[in-house]
Amino acid sequence: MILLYPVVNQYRNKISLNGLWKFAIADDFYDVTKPIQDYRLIGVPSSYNDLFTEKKIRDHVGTVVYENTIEFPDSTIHNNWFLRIGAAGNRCKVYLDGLLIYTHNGGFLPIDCSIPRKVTINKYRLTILLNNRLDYQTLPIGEIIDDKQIIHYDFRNYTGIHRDSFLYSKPNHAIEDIYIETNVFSKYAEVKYQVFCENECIVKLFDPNDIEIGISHGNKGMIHVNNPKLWDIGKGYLYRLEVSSNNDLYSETFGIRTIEVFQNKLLLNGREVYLKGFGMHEDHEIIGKGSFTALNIRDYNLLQWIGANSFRTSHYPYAEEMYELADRYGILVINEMPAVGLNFWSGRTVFAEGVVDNKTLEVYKQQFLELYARDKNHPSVIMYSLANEANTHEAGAFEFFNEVVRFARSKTNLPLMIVEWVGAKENKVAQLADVIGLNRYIGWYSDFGDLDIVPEKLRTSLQEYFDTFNKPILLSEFGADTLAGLHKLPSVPFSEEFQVEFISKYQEVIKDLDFIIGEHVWNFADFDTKPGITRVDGNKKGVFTRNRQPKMVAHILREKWIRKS
Ligand code: BDP
Repeated sequence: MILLYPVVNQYRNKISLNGLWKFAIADDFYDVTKPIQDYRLIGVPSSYNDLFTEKKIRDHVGTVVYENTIEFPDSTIHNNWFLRIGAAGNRCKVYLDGLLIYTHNGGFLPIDCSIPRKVTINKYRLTILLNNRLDYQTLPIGEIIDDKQIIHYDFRNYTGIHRDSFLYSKPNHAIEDIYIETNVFSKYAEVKYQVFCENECIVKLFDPNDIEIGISHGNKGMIHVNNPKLWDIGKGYLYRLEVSSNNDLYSETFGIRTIEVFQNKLLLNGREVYLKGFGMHEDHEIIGKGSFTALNIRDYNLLQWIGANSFRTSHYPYAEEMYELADRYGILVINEMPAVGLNFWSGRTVFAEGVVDNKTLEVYKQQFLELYARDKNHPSVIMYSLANEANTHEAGAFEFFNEVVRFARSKTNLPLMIVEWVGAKENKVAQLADVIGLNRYIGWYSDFGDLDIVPEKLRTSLQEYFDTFNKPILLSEFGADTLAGLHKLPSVPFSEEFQVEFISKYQEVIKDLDFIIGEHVWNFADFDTKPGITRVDGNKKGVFTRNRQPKMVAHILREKWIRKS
């Protein structure tokens, strides 16, 4: 699994495929051998759902087609070209002049495939079929009942080519992959690297000021760094390995930092760190899950403004650029697998043959491999979250998560978290994780509107987890739906005052519990969901509106979080 990000340099090239494409709703018998008929124009990247005016497009379940013509400059005829789409949901098939060249399952990780070219032809019809159906062999999982898509999680099943798309080239015997591992000692650090390349490489190390500080010959080696500048919160110090062979060049940035869970604390560079931040979503008006730099920058500026030091990529891997920005801003990222919806919110069993079973597990492993391949060198990634609110009280959940944890552990040394909704007593898997994520909605989904009951019930539920499993706990979700601009004195649920009281109540409880390693408010911003009687135009638990403006609680959090840094 190789997913180095496409770059341009003297040996490599890339051509953006962002912009106008042709688009149509299709069916499962769509004839790819003919050019697209009756199409509409569409913009990439973006979800398609909210771009048009018809419900039948917005709510379409099944296949859609994207088509574009691609052309290569004459001078590149001998290069090896690839297609890279940051993400397109959910299942994807790629065709070149009507011939299938690649299939991919997973709406949140890159599509990366080689483009077979003919020497005499330089112009091709690129067709992408996307199928947005979710079943037990997709992540998130879903069910099709009576031709209707049923999803058991709380965000829109947006579909489309969501992230930046390129054609890119690599030379023969290219630098295929780079693994970097750092070890920190009192006055120096070791940078160990391994390059995957058929040719012999030279590796140069540059410090955060881009000054060369070391060199090593060979595809595997180590470079010492004296007095390293450690990557840290708010200090996005990035080193750079420049790898070169006789016909290729690739620079990979990384940070020098340590992360460990020790005696129920989370340590960054040997220092205890308390996580302040949010569960987030990739979600915007019109573009849905489309990723845009300017919008991402706004989110980072708000995170900095409010004094957050971290976020969770709930409930799926985000666009690569988000991690690159986190590296630079010095923000800690908990990287979440798209394992959500593993819960029918009824008595039905989820972890069973024919439902979430070994086939689902294979899909999971494949996506974890892709996630790790893509994100392994980002210093901002400090933890992997393996699932959100799965039915971990079921007997079958243990077998599934035992294998998931074993597999993830065989790839990464970072702490592994599982985010829980069930109570400690019935939980069958929490002992497998290094960190337990707990989502709690006392005063909202239970004891609605009653904030007096929160302290006792919340304390009991958290303490029970700690007493049972003796693991550090992140309060990974807590929040109340709040209508921006609705003010009530005294407060009532849905008012801005209530959100302030709700969040403050939770904070008061956890400040005395020293096994709590952080608080992630649900959610960073309002976001769209499937329609439902508890959702008026989406989920309104945002501390910011969907347009990224603060609700009252944002100012309160800012005061507390900036003080607590
Ligand atoms: C939690 C889920 C999250 C939801 C949230 C809510 O983890 O995805 O959006 O509840 O209902 O159960 O607001």
